[in-house]
Amino acid sequence: MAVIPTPEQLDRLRIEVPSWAYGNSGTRFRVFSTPGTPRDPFEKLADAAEVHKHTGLAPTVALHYPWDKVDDWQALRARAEELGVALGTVNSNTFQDDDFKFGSLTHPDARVRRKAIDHHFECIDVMHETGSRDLKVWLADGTNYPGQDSIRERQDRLAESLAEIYARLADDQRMVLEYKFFEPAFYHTDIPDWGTSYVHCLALGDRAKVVLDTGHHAPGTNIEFIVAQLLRLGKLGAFDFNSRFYGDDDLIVGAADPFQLFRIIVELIAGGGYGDPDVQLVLDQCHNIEEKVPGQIRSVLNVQEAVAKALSLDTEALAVARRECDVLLANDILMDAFATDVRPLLADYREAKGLPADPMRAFLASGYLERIAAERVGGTQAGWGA
Ligand code: LRH
Ligand code: MN
Ligand code: MN
Repeated sequence: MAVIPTPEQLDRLRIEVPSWAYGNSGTRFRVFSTPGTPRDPFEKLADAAEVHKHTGLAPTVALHYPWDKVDDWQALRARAEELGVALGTVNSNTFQDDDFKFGSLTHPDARVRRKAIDHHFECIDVMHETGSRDLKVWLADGTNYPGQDSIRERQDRLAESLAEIYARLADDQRMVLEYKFFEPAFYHTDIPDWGTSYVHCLALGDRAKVVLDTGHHAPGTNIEFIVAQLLRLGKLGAFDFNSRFYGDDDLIVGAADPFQLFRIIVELIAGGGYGDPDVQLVLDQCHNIEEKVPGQIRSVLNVQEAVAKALSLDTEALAVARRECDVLLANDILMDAFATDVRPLLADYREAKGLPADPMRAFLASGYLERIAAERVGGTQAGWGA
């Protein structure tokens, strides 16, 4: 019953990888180091380029500022080009500075808000240097105790701060606003859900869109519904892909629940978001105990597999079953696509493009990990706890 995806359909998949996935990371209990960890943004790019070289899926690299800070941005940009990748989204960071203990863009003190807004201005300056289109804003802002601050006044301050940042963007730049229902704040978070992000984006304008991080929902949330709704509203700007078992686990996308990833991609395709450069697919993951470059390769391949399965969906037969309210047939058609083994098809597709049929095996055989382990001593943390 399943249909066969065409190479042209598969060609439309592009996944942005995060610079911070290549650095050391961990939990609040321990940050483990991996031999060969990059010592600077240049080396992170080299690692990211390996993912693209072996998979053809990851042509851009997201930066996190100031985790990724260099004296010469043009040199970083040129290095990316040399490696066959480009610099992508710039992520702001207002969550590791003592001044932001009680909030950043929402802080009760205008001086602290000014500092947080200025940080975003600096990110926009970086975007001009790197040629990046998207400024991604995720805030750790919130409170831990009822009564600690006015929820409503914080929303007003947030709206004002965001408007100032948005006004600073060039016409071809966007703001993408990420939500998260808890952590690090535990009583209330200032942008906890897609609805809150959506109302702020709506107030800001056309170039403000919502970011959906798959790890940022309460267990049981129907994420594909959110995808369908935001696409319907023209307000889905980007994904942060990862998987979770419990909290914001930042594990390899598709590892915890491949069926959920498939359902998300099905809605992405149905809503016209697949292959649309305005809906950016980004990984947001940490590799605490596994090798980082292979972890990223596995991640992009998991997304590719989910896309191939979703493209196998017989949408015509499904439309008929739905019209006839044939519940079991409709479900059967969907499950048939999910059950399709797309691995041989993807191996052939890769080979036809001059890529290794098995990118993971090809990378592991390349000697790259052994080389960086010997060459790089004293790698940096991803930024967490830095
Ligand atoms: C917050 C988040 C956000 C940050 C990233 C490091 O949990 O998902 O996207 O920028 O983690
Ligand atoms: Mn995220
Ligand atoms: Mn997160």
